[in-house]
Amino acid sequence: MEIQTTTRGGMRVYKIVLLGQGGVGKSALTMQFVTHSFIDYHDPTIEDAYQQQVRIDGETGLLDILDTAGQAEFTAMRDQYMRGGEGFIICYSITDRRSFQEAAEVKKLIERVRKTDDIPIVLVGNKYDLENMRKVSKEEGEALAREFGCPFFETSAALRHFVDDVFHTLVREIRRKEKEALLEMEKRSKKKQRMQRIRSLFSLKRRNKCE
Ligand SMILES: Nc1nc2c(ncn2[C@@H]2O[C@H](COP(=O)(O)OP(=O)(O)O)[C@@H](O)[C@H]2O)c(=O)[nH]1
Ligand SMILES: [Mg+2]
Repeated sequence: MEIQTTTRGGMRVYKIVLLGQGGVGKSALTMQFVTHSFIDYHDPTIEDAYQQQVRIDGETGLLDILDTAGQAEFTAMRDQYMRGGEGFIICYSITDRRSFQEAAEVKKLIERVRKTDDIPIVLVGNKYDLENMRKVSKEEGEALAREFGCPFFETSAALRHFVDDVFHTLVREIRRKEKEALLEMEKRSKKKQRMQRIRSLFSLKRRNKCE
């Protein structure tokens, strides 16, 4: 499915959605990224959108960040933000194995809604400061990211470790896939033009023969 890209005030807008089980630290990661502070309590039922201007690889952009909340069962809403998002941060907590399993489910849901597996995604294992409570190894996270074909980070929203990297890497993924799609389109239109040229040449020859 084609996603319309938007610009605002001359800046390219990137629509980013954070997904994952409740309590893994989606809001904490978002708040750290946007306000550079760790908010220990964030109402788990509040879903909110944030805007952040960024400069990545010399290019300015505006991130529209949707910090989702609540149950994945609300399918109408879930489908809507899965359709509207250009890039997804799928989060789990390294201290919670169920959240790791849910990350794989979330990826399947995005693919089902988008009808493609070529979606910009970054996989995040958060709370890596809680090493003594670790239930999911780094290797397992890396293996899942390989399966997804996406970048992977273990982060700490509490310590602000690798928080910027997650958002910046996702923007790079969106840009990379966009360029690939553009190249593919150019290749296809060149091929079409070539075919049209050949076809018109043939019909010319045929006409000449007839004359
Ligand atoms: N130690 C630690 N706690 C975290 C981290 N990120 C989030 N938390 C805590 O985990 C709980 C849930 O975080 P929250 O951002 O509300 O999760 P959400 O439901 O996914 O948005 C809160 O008590 C946070 O303070 C982290 O990186 N390290
Ligand atoms: Mg939250």
